[in-house]
Order: sequence, then structure tokens, then C-alpha cells
Amino acid sequence: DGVPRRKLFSAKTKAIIWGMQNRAVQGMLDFDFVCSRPDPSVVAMIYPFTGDHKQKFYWGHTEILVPVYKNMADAMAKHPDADVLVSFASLRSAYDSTIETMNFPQIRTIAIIAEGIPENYTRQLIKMADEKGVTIIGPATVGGIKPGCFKIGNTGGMMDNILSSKLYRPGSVAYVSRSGGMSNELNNIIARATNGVVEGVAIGGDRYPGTTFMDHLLRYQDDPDVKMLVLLGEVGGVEEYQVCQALEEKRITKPIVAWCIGTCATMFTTDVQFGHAGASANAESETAVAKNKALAAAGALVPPSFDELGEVIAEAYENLVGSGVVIPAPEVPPPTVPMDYSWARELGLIRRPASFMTTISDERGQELLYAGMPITQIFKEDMGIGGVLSLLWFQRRLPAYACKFFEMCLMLTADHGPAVSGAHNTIVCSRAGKDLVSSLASGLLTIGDRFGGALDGAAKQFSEGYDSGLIPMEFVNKMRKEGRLIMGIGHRVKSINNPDMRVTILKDFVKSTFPQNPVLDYALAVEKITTSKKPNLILNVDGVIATSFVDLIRHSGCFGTDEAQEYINIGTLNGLFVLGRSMGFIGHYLDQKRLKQGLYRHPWDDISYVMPETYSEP
Ligand code: Q5B
Repeated sequence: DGVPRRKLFSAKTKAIIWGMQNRAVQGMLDFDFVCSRPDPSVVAMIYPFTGDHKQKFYWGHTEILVPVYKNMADAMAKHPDADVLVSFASLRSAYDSTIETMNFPQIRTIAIIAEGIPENYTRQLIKMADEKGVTIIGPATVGGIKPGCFKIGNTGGMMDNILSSKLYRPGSVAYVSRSGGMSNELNNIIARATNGVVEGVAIGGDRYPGTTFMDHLLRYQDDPDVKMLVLLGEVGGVEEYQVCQALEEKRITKPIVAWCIGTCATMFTTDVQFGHAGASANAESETAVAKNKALAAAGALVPPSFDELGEVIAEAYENLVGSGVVIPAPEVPPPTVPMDYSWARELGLIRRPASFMTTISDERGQELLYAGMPITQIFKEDMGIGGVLSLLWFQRRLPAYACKFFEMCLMLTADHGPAVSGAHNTIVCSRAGKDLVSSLASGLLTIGDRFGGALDGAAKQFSEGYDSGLIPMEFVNKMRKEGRLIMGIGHRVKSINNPDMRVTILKDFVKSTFPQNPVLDYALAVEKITTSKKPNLILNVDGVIATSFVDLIRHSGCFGTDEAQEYINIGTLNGLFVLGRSMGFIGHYLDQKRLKQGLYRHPWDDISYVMPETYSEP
């Protein structure tokens, strides 16, 4: 038509991004920064699924906020200078959002990344875009790049690639390809063979791309900054023949290096559908071999194979330099873009002491590990709760009798009725309308020296008494003299006449399965003395678990002496009661909710109100 094609991008291009593609946006901002753009190209994002807010990004070393709008109209109204929309909408929403975008005349170029948009929808989009004079790049593309000016989304790859392909400043070669991946290859080839890319667009692999090879080649032809062209076509379609025609009609006069990939299709006996929807030859003329032949005949520089593409580009470029059409500019080093911490770490360039250390589990890999053991293995070996506890609490597999001991402890401590301190608190809390976690926490917070939390103390006291060689009577006297209660001794309702069957069950198990149980025996000898004074001063459930645990950890052969002591010192044992009784507390919470029990208020007749006898004025 003879009308010069408009440039799509400049160093002032402002874009709106459709979709929460934060990585892509950061990549665009990093590109802008390395290109020494005065300001970021991304001015706003649109995301219909959240309210209006701001997202944080880096601009070089500093942090900036990019507004995110729920409504496209708001984004357009607030950013009238934006004339590009990069759409990361899914294949389901891309059609509607592109139609909506085209109702805003400020947007002149739309890049559609989505793959798999139905062809009839794409054709409707193309028709509307033609009517409105909007340029569509895509669908099914990574986009395009204009070194020194603007890049669409993830085009050009990561920063190391952008730097090595010198995409931070313009060269003289403009290319058009179908494939995003291959355009990265072209960036690399062109950077090595010439002074670099001045612009590159991947039109996308669909049968009906929004813009064609010719649309972009004619733009490049009309752009004085472009000195030579590269076309990377592919098997399928007849678009390359339009390029041949333009060459023959001298509509394209700049040197053009061309190659259609997919020449290997001739090696197959049947038709081959390559990766792109449009990459299949439906006729002999659509094969890559036929199109390469036609391009060469029309005057394009066609290498003998893809491998020699770089050499042919270099030769054409050298001719332009020789004839003075291209005057290579001196290289100016680009500003440094700080590397993302996670990427630098992945590359092994930096290290940082971790704030956290863990030895019990690892959820990062393919399978969850407990102390190095895959969860599937744990189930395969039917290790049970006791086995899991041995891995998570002690980072090792303990013998079967030890795992069984843990499970018995949990079962025996699971509940002891609603009257005990912890269950009472849980019930009161639940009846005050609180939730499960609050009610459970309220119960757990009562566990201490007097109620359920005497295990650690008992383990310490009895093992110290035993280790120091005190006979049980001396131990009892010493504790009395020091005015200390013996932890693990005494019970409010259980006594020698009303034995606690939990204690009996555990005692029998330990005596019949543990290799040795001297500390338990020591505690039972102490019990004989204390119960002779008062029948309720029995070895209670805390005491039997604690002393048995000491015997287990000392004589199982799985722990060193210091290590065994450390487990006692750091509160492992109370953990058993806490874990077990949580089952009961949760049960009481659920029970109260199920029974629809109202707010609890303690009856007055159960409270002694004792006021001071006299009241004096202050
Ligand atoms: N006397 C448990 O006390 C209890 C003595 C003692 C020497 C002792 C008390 C105690 C140590 C802590 C302990 C765990 C408070 C208990 C548990 C879980 C539970 C609960 C459930 C469940 C009971 C009366 C006389 C006094 C005291 C002396 C008492 N204990 N002497 N060593 N340990 N034990 N806690 O009955 O001369 O008259 O002044 O603190 O192991 O929490 O079911 O309820 O599963 O939920 O109120 O089983 O023994 O006795 O304090 O009135 O003392 O005996 O010095 O002597 P009582 P007190 P005196 S298991």
C-alpha cells in the first residue's frame, strides 16, 4: 500500500500486563534497566480475580510498586500513555479479554501469549484488529524484543542470556520467526555474526497468527534503523511465498537471510505434524525444502542447512559494513542488574548461613522424608505412630518394643475423665464458645508439675537418686529434708487400695520386654516407702512412664549416655503426656459442642466468699 508501517516499540513504550505474571514483569523491568531506559515499561497490571492493589518489583537496586487493577477500564483510564498490552490470559479468557482490550483505542499493539485458542476465535480477533488498526503478536508466542527499548514478557530468556546476546542495545538485524524458542537461538546467532538484533518478533505457531511474516518484514523494510532481515520460517503454510513475491516485486529490498526449518520432514514416509499447530505440510509446496528453494530463487540468501545460517548472516552483514551501510558503534557496557538471590544461589555464586536448621523432616523433594525415611517406606513397613515418633523425636528407628512402648504411653494417657484440670479447662473453654484450637490450648496449658507434667521431673529425680547410689529410703528422706515433692509419686484418686490399671499395664509390659529396668525398679521401691505413709502416694502414671523411659533410653543400645541424658533434660518426656492427652482434650471439646452445652458458670454455693471483716475508707 506504500504507507510506511509504524514502529511498534520505542524506548518510551509503556505497557499494561494482563495476568499476575510477576516473574515475567520483573524480567521486563530488568531488561528495561539493563537497556538504560529512563523509566520502567510496565505501568500497570490487570488481574480480575483480586481487588485493586500494588505489587512490589525491583527497578535495579531499588524497589518500586506497580498498580494492579481489577478492571481493565480503570487501568486504561489511569495509564493513558500505555499503548501496548501483553496478555498472559489463559486460552479460555484470552478471547474475551482481547476483545475488551480492543475497545480501548489507546492500545495499538497486543501480544497474546496463550496457546490453544480455538482458530475461529483467533480469526475473529484478527478481523477486529484489522478493522481497528491494532497489531496483534501471537497467539502461542513468547512475543518479541526490541533491544534498548522493550521486551514482551519472557522473550530473550534470563538476564545472562540477554547480556550474552547483547540485547540491551540495538544492532542492525531484524528477524521474524514463528517459534519463541527459536527466536532465542536467533538472538544468539545474530549476536555472534553481526552487531546484533535491532528487533525480533516470534509470530507464534498457530495456523492463524495475529500478524504474519510479511507484516513484520514490511515494517522492518520501512524502518531506517533496520539494515538487514532474517526470516526463520518452518514447514507448513504458504506465508513464505508472499515473501518471495515481495522480493520479486522489490517491496523488500534489504538483504534477507531466510531458512525454513523442518527439512527433515522429507525423511519420513508419512506427513509429520511438528510441535506448532501450523507446522504440518498439507501439500508439496508447504514443505520446508520447497519453500527454501523458492526463497533462494526469489533472491533471499538461503544457507545450505540451518548449521550454516550464522555464516550466511555474517557474510551479508560484513558486506553491509564493507559498503558503509552499517557503521558498528563502540560497545558501551550495560548497567549491572542485581541478580535475584534465589538464582544466584542456584548457580552457586553466593552462600548465606541458614537461619534455621532441621534434622527431622524434609518436604522439598519428590517425597516427604521423616528423618531421611520416605513416607512410602514408613507405610510399607507399617511402622505405626510409635515408629513415626521414633523418627521425628529421636531421628532414628528404635526397636519394636520401644515403638510399642510409645504407643502404649499415648493410649494410656489419652484421657482420664472430665474432672482432671486439663479436661475441665477444655470443657469450660469450649462452653464459652471458643474454637477447637483455643479449647485444646486452654487444656494443654494446665499441664505442669502437679498435673500430667511431672514426667521430666520424675525422670531426673529418680535417675539422680539411683545414679548417686542412695537407697530408696535415703532418697525419700533427702527429698523430705529438702522440702521437695517426689515427682511421679501421688495421685488424687488412685491409691494402693484403688490401683491405677494404667500403671499396672505399663509396668508389666516394661518388665517383660525391656532389656533392663533398674530405674523403674528403684521407683517401685520408693513407692513401697511412700505408700506405707499414705496409701495415695503411689508411683503414678507420670512416674511409671518417666522411669521406664529412662531405662529404655539408657539400655536400648540406641543412644549414648550423654545423649540419653540430654533427651531427659530437654523435656522429651512431658511431650508424651501432651501428645497423648491432646486426644482426650479434643474429644472433650467435640463432646461439649455435640451436646450443645451452654456457657459454664461456677455455682455460688461451691465458692467460699471470704471478705475482709472491716471496710475502711481510703
Ligand atoms: N505428698 C498428685 O496430691 C498430687 C507427694 C507427697 C512426697 C509427693 C501430689 C503431687 C507430685 C507431682 C505428680 C502427677 C498433686 C500426678 C496426673 C495425671 C492424672 C491426674 C488425675 C491424669 C496429689 C498430701 C500429703 C502431704 C504431701 C504428701 C503428696 N505428694 N510427698 N512426694 N509426690 N505429686 N503429679 O493428693 O505430711 O500431709 O503435709 O504433687 O506426680 O497428674 O487423674 O487426676 O491422668 O489425668 O492433693 O493421673 O501427689 O496430696 O498435696 O494434699 O499432699 O502427701 O506433702 O503431706 P494430693 P497433697 P503432709 S498424675
